[in-house]
Amino acid sequence: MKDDVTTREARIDGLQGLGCKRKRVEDARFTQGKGNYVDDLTLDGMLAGDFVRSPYAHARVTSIDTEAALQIPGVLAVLTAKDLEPLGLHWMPTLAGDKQMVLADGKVLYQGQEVAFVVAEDRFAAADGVEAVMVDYEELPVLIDPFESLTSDVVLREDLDPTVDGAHGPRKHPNHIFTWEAGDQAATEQVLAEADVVAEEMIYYHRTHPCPLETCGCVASMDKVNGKLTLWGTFQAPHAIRTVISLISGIEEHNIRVISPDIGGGFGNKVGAYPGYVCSVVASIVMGKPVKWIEDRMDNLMTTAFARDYHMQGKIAATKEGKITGLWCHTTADHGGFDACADPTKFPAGFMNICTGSYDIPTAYLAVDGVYTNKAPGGVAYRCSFRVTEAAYFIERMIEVLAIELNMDAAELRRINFIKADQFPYQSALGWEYDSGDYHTAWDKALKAVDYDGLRAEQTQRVADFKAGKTRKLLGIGLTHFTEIVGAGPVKNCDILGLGMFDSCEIRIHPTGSALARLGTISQGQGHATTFAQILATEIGLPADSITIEEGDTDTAPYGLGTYGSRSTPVAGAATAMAGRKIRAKAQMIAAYLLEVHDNDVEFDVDRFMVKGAPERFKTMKEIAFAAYNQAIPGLEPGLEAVSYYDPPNMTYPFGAYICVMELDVDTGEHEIRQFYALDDCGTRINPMIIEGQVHGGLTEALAIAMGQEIAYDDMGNVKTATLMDFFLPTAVETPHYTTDHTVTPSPHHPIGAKGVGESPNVGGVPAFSNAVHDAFRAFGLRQAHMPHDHWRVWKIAKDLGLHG
Ligand code: PCD
Repeated sequence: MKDDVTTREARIDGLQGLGCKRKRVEDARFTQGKGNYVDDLTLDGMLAGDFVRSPYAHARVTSIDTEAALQIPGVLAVLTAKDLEPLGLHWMPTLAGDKQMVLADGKVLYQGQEVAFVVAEDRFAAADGVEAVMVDYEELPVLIDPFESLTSDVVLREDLDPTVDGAHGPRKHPNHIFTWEAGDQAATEQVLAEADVVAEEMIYYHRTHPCPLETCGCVASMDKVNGKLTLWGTFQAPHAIRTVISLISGIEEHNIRVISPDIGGGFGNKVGAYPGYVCSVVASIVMGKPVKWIEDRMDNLMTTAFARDYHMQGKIAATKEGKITGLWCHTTADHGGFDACADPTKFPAGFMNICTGSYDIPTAYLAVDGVYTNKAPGGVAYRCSFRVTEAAYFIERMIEVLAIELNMDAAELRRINFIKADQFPYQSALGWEYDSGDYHTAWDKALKAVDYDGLRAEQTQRVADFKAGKTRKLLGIGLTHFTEIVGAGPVKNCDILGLGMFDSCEIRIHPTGSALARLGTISQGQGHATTFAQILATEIGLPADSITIEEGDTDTAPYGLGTYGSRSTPVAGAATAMAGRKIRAKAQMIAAYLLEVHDNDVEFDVDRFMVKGAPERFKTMKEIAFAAYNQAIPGLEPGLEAVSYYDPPNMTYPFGAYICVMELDVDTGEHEIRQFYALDDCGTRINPMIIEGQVHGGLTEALAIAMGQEIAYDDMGNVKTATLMDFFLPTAVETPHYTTDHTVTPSPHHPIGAKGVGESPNVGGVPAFSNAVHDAFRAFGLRQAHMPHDHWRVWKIAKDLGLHG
């Protein structure tokens, strides 16, 4: 078993541990079409469920006639709110402390709302059944604009008593949900009153949608013989779903097994609980057969979890020299018909209070008003840690507006105001403690990489050429320096429905020196099976290829809060390292016993314990694993297993410097991205190849959001962008080349120094693209234009600025 002929470097390489560009182990099945998704599941006697949905955005449901539907061959049942009411399941609690109709109870509040659930022998019969259900509606006035909603006499939520506080305190109007504040209002207002310069702007971040390639769905199977419910679904948080189902159905939690198989992208869309899950479970119980419910694309875009829809009114104060003295923000948050936003309980507007960004802003104040409208519920963190994207967009636009006001270069304005490396850990005015950062180094590296001064000179020339009629194309330089806050979160301030946001890892080492590790998170494409094995390889000295990672089955995996908000690496990744260290501590005792020395006389080296000062005397981890199972070691239990439930002491604060160089045609509104440079700092890098892939994917989603993707409503509340013909989903054709780069500033509190990275490119990418558009028109007087910057809107900017002659 001795392999001491190899060099130490060869032993390190053999592990494929931290920092290695290990190929993704999951890709063998994904690239061969061998993935196992919810819709691939077929069970004996399985039925199909589908929804009758409201064509109206606001209406009373006066009658539902199911008779004709029940006549259709293959249709077995039609569930309505009346059927669910005796079970107390016609409404369900939301993640935000509100409640939501499972099926229309007297009225509907948005187009596409679930009205009845048709259960049939197959999907086609279910669809025919849906067509045949007759529903009478009485239309009500529609409220699409949140500002109008707050002054309207039309009451959307007649089920709520306006005089009674909501989940987050007093409500000012029947259509008002909450007011949430952070920072010091009086001090901020004083700073604004006394400032040399104040820039004010309304920044709107439009409504969009995560639109994962695989839509949401589930299969519920109630086994009445042994009382067990199994629920397969596209869940980003399988354990939380199990607990919620137990609480609302009364089925004991040990009798519920929730399984998330392969998931085709999540992006926040699959965090919440949807009426489809509840109806499938009830239908399976009633019918005694498994029931499958899978959304189609229109269902997904119209009804499950949208993102953003924040109207952010900002004021930023500075000295003449450009030192920022204060930031004020009032946000009107459009939450749709029910408050089903997926945020930690104490943060009804997510982590919007990271809106001071990368800057040392001494005084700040934020207030957010949540508002009901006739739109779909479910504000989620679409590639974003709970409204961080909104916050980053807000501050990165405000900086640009301030630069205009000061007539200053926006790169220089940022540099003057960055939090300095020696200020970390940094206490922000709105309540966060940033763990680590080195913004100046990243910024200088980025500016140098793109030859910033050269670009500005080119731009000056371009403006002159444009004015001289020599070109119809403008050049925009989009700058962004973002700071994220990911890894929710310390249990002391982060919970979802009362469940503390820790995460977990359980490891079993097998006698022959291979291992199985299970986590409370669930990959949706991120590559956890690859990267978590790498963390363990380095911690326990067994090759990553000998370690299987399993997630997503609540019967086997330890309890965890799931994967979203880039929390897996900061929280479950930390649990993995900590569990690995427990394994190592026991291995050390075994090694010392086998080597006949004291525990403290052996030390760990890559893949073995060796006697201090005598490296030729060692036991490899493989040998130790075997001994753990076949030798009676005094004072030690046999076996080699460990569990860690990790409660992080703080969030992690990844950051990055992004620069987008864009050409814009003023006559057609078309854009061409000439260069995109993305520098990310996510602390210790586990797998540089996976990180690069994460950045490419996130930037492409950012491109989509900034340049065209939108959930748009007309005045009647009709969704105008409910298909992929209208909803922009970029393909390789629209995707530009990206240059990635990095610096490494480890997190001081994470066991391996890693921060999250999955969301960073979206958080930083959207303002970089949008700032490029704005910057191109800066010389012609543009201050603020709403996203998405599709061709028509860009053309319109040019027109409004008088550039069409
Ligand atoms: N990493 C590394 N290193 C570091 C960090 C990290 O390597 N430093 C890696 C890891 O391991 C993994 C990844 O990377 O694998 C990621 O991570 P993170 O950041 O931690 O995150 P996660 O938690 O895992 O995940 C989550 C995210 C999110 S949140 C989202 S949206 C998205 C992202 O992730 N999604 C997705 N990405 C992705 N990808 C894919 N493919 N798919 C998907 O779906 Mo949310 O909140 O949910 O909205």
